[in-house]
Amino acid sequence: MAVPRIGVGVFVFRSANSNHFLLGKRLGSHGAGTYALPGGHLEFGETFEQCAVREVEEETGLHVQACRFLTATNSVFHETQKHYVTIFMTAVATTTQSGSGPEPKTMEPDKCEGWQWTTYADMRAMPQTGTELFKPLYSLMEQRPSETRQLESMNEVSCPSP
Ligand code: 8DG
Ligand code: MG
Repeated sequence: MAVPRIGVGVFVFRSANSNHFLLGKRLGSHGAGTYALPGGHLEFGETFEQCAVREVEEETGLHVQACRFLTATNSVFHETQKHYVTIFMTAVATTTQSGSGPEPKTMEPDKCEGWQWTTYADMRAMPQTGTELFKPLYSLMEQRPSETRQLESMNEVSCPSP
């Protein structure tokens, strides 16, 4: 019988005072064609923070710091008979030694078309132009209004303080 699984999604901010985070188009697995945060399954024995750091590095090549719990959501994918509890984390990309800003790499081109920096306001507007988001992001908007407002109200000089 199918059981709920635990997914971790990470808002990877470009710097400690940036409101831009990474979003990428999913390929090949469930939710293909929708835009999602870097993330993946929580592995046995991992902390949320360890999972977030590992998934972000595996998928984008970026190192992150200041990794924090934001909130959790519940998403049932009736079409595919999947059920996920998503742990949403925030983290800040580490800048390179050269001083240039962090640039994500498409480390798993079979799973993600590529990464782009976006703001919460831009992401929320995407469905209005026919660009769908991965279901856990809709769950976040519907189930967690206070964290949603926190992300929405960010500007270039504030980062969420969970
Ligand atoms: P893994 O099996 O290597 O751990 O995962 P993956 O290859 O990175 O697969 P994934 O589909 O990116 O992530 C695994 C599941 O995690 C995904 O099918 C559903 C769940 N998940 C959430 N929320 C999020 C999210 O915001 N982003 C991502 N990428 N996955 C999420 O529940
Ligand atoms: Mg993934």
